[in-house]
Amino acid sequence: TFNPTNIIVTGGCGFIGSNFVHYVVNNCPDVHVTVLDKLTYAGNPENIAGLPADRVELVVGDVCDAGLLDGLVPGHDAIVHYAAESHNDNSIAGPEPFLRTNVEGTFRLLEACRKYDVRLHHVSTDEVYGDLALDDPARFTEETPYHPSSPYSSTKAASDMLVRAWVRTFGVRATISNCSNNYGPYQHVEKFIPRQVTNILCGMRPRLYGDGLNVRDWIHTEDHSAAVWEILTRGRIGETYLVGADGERSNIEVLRAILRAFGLPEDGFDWVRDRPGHDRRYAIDPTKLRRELGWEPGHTDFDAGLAETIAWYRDNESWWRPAKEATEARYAAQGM
Ligand code: NAD
Ligand code: TDX
Repeated sequence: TFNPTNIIVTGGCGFIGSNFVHYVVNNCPDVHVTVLDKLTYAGNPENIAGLPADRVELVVGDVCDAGLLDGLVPGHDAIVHYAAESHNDNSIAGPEPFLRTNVEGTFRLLEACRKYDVRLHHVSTDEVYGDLALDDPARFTEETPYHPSSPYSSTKAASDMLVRAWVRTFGVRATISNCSNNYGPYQHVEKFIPRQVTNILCGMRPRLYGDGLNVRDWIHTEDHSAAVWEILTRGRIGETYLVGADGERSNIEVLRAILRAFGLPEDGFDWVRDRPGHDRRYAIDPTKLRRELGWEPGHTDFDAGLAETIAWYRDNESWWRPAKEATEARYAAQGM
């Protein structure tokens, strides 16, 4: 096993990155975390506020800044790379920052890891594999060919390819994980579950794209964090691990569960236009991660996890309220 004591977490003020920082603080007492985050619209220092100052330090900066990386990276054992532009709808409205952060940013981090011989774990998505038909018995595996659909997923696919090339050509010590849709606390209100929950809390109707039958494979973000920690410390260099928790559900099923949790009628939502290029279904086969590293999800009851998540948004209105209006204005401009 690899026992890092001093790690950099890029994007540690975003949804999944900040949940990972909490996970490390709670579960790995010997590890110090340096968060490197640009604090874009999606990054919020509140997400890691209150964690012990001797365990977590925030450096505000851009992963594309090679000079900054030269100063920061030496002395660290590993980088866990979450920083990205992460929202498909934004990538359709304006792809450019996705190219820069997701592709160039990953390139800069790879160069720094090569120069200073630092271990890298690259966090990616199941969307690099494209989509499956609703009736396809198959799920994605580590051998599924890449077939991304959106500007977002194509830049994530590009970043994965860069990591593989730097491992093979330069011997960079890197691993990759491709995870399915995460839910849990600190997720931005632009994403599906928080958008619907906060719409209801604001007295607005939820918004369902297309026919609502698209399927996503939901995993609690804490289970994703545990998987990333196992891969970082016990994964084989150069390998890719798929992360998923057998959580396939259609969007309309999830939306009806949210409406039920609020005691609202199951048809109390609006249909809106579909996302262009909208992937039909994602599904992960996590056999390799389970067999090789013994990882198992802890949050196996989706309805319980959803209820906790709804309660978190109900209790933390001051966290999401400042972003809500601008987010809905962006959606309204696109008729969504
Ligand atoms: P997010 O949008 O909530 O957070 C992204 C974070 O990165 C923010 O804090 C932002 O400020 C920071 N950031 C953006 N550009 C930066 C830059 N140039 N330099 C430094 N920091 C920058 O995203 P998320 O949903 O937490 O996703 C995190 C990672 O996990 C991404 O790489 C994403 O592709 C991947 N992923 C997400 C999901 C999901 O369901 N959300 C699933 C699988 C994989
Ligand atoms: O208002 C909405 N109504 C709706 O029907 C929104 C915001 C979304 N949707 C649909 C689109 C998708 O089928 O819900 C599903 C989930 O949408 P998102 O939350 O935007 O997630 P998705 O596009 O599936 O991508 C997510 O999972 C994989 C993350 O945002 C990515 O970063 C990750 O890589």
